[in-house]
Amino acid sequence: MPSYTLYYFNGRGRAEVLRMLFSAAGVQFQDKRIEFSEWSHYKSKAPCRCLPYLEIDSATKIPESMAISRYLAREFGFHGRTNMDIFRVDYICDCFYDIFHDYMRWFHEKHGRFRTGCCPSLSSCIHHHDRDNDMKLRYIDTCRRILPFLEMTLGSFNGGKQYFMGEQIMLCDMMCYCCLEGPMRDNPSLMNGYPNLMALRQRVSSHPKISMYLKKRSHSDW
Ligand SMILES: N[C@@H](CCC(=O)N[C@@H](CS)C(=O)NCC(=O)O)C(=O)O
Repeated sequence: MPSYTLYYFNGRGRAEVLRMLFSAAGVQFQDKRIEFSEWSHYKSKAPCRCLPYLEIDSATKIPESMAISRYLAREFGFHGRTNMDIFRVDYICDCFYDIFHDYMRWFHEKHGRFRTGCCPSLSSCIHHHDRDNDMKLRYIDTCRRILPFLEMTLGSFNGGKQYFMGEQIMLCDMMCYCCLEGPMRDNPSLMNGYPNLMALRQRVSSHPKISMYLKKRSHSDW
């Protein structure tokens, strides 16, 4: 088994599904968490100059959370066997990622992170206020576009009573849990009207290895 080091900020964010994959597979990894104050030091070492990235055997660095998640899912058996199964897992993951990506961009914008060339007084800056609002509207629109589709997709397979792909948990089920955590904290009624997806999140959190992970993971606000 190779050695893995996962680099991300000290939050769940885009790395949480990767941590969950390791835990569901029972594979050890080093969870390297970088504070925002340290970011300028690490930035030049990160491929694509952003996080997360995964280092394998202290030699290979791979960027992009979704590419990493697919790589790990294939290594650990959470990506399906046939081309069609893999395709289904991928498009469901991409749907959750669309929501999460828009959410994260809005979230970081709202908290003033990673801005370049920003003005001294953020609160009075109309430009940032407009950007924040545009990003929020885009995120809300993405939720409205995608959540009904995912609810229907899950319901059309065994009446939504299992995981997306049947009896075995897959990457897309873990995405359903992780990508909706932040959005649901921000808006507890977000998932009203999506009973299949809510029941799936419950199923994921009750998975023996994942429930152990959720109990022992360190708390973070985002
Ligand atoms: N598509 C990339 C996006 C990565 C990304 O935007 N990461 C943010 C943190 S959530 C980041 O590293 N920002 C640092 C910066 O922009 O300087 C992925 O999914 O990995």
